[in-house]
Amino acid sequence: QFLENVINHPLFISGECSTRFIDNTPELYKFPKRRDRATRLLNFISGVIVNGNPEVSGRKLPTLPLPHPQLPQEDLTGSLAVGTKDRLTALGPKKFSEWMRNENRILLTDTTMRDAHQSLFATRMRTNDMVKVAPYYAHHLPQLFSLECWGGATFDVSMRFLNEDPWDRLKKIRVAAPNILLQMLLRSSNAVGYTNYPDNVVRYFIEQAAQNGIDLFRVFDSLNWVENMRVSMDAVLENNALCEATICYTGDIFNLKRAKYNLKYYVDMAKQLEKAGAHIIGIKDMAGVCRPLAITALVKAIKEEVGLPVHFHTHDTSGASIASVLAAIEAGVDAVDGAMDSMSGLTSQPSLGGIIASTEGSARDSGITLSQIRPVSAYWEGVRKYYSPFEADIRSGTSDVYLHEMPGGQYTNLREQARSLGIQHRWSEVAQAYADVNQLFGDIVKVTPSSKVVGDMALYMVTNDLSPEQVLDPAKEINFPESVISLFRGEMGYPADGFPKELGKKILRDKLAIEGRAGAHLESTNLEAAKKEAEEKVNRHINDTELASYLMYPKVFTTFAEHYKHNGDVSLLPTPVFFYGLNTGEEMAIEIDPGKTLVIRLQGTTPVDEEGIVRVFFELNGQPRTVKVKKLG
Ligand code: 3PY
Ligand code: ZN
Repeated sequence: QFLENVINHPLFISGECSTRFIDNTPELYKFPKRRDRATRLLNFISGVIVNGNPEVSGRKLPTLPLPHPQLPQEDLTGSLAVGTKDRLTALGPKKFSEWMRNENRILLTDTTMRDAHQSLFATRMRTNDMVKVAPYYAHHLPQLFSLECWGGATFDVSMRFLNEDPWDRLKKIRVAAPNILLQMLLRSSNAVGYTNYPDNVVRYFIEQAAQNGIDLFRVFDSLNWVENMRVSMDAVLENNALCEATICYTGDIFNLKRAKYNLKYYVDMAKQLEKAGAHIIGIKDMAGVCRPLAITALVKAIKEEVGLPVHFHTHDTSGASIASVLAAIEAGVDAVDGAMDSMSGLTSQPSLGGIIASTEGSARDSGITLSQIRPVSAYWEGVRKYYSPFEADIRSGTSDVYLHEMPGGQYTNLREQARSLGIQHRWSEVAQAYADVNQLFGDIVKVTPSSKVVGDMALYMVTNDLSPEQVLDPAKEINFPESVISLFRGEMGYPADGFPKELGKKILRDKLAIEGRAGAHLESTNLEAAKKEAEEKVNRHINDTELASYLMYPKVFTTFAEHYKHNGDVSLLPTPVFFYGLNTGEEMAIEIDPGKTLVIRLQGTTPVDEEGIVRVFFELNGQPRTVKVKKLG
């Protein structure tokens, strides 16, 4: 504790301590009463046993106990085969990009650890479930192109709802899968947030992500505004990582009524991204509306006119995504995304097994066999059962997506928001309102954060029974949601043809729109000062990655730090214990440090006493422990 006090002391950190530092600093001998890690975890578990985990309260729980997901039985002792990460290290990003372009086999990304769970169960997958299976990927799926395992909504959700550090997740996956590229989704000037950050904050975030394990950054802008992508693209290049600059696909290139999203629009954007230094062009079909004929034309045109490899990402919301993926492969795309079979379909990605089977034996054979993915998919099938309370009640593909164009990653969240507003029975109205808002806003690209604004406005219209005509009517007073005002002010940038002027006037009233790129108007954040501020708030020293979390989400980070102080590292708990607690007589073992294991057994609980307290009896490594918990509600 003394040593910890020394290294955390501001004078020591700043290097301003003299040789008399220890003698002159009595607070170094002040040792706060620290509750040990086991006690903190027991507190958390007791809370869940007595009061439930608030994250699942009011949701339909699975039938307990849940069977343990079966980890693949394959051997993990041999040395690792060379994977894409090793290739990137050997070649560097530019040559790696050439290698991709020259590679015949179709390269496959597995999105299970990011987009699949973001799109199927509201981004709730925990680190523990990912890290357990990561070594199997390293040993038995080294032919995969990449693991998309970080970024997008996973960043804030991990702190906000799962009480775990997103950086810890990245670092652990990196160690467990050192030979495969790790890929993240980055929202350009919005990084992994919903707002425009100062340029130096975006740069700092990317530097930390690269240093802690990300090899490939899929960079997109929510209005396809290349100007807004340059800061993050440059930062990726400076960090010697792979820059997959991404086009967000919307509309339909063959729809003459929405001609602004025609083939030329996308090819021009790809050319701009190539000029801006991209190593790979991403086509991000976030809603799953890129039809087979469209992707064929798009891939062919981009490959002809741009000298970079192309990576296609789509969602299966309509049920037609495998057709688009196969069309993309046929047209010469270099890499495609899929999710492990048991985590695929619906609003997630198409199944990797389906893609593998459909290309097996062809000139574009992925080099991966179904028998390689089967055990991993079986593991994810077991894991998915843990999260059933978060799954949306959808059982089939829906071609409604061609009407509303909601991103797969937003679909389940918006349904969830509708549920919390008590309007889940009006879902079809929400979907129609979403499409109407898109037209009111001038037919824009809808992907985080612009999609969130469209969603906010759609919910607002349904809950207030507003028609598009009323929204446009200058005489009708409307209290527009904050996010709508912010979009029209240009805080998320601008579409190429701007926002509709009349509606803009009504929304902004006397507020001025930002000229040019919002980031150019934001003052740089003083990182030292921000760090000091964060340390004062959480009352301890914070490291570089924690600073990055604080810069993205100050309140979410400090709340998470407070939770950690009282409950410890809850990411170590098995998922059923985290969400559902333990049954009497149930035992679990968790390794809190290499070689240091806690064996926890629930012996029983007392009824609530007259003071509203429940006593929870445990055996911790054979020793009795009692925790008192106030019964809530
Ligand atoms: C995100 O930004 O989180 C997305 O998944 C966008 O599709
Ligand atoms: Zn996606």
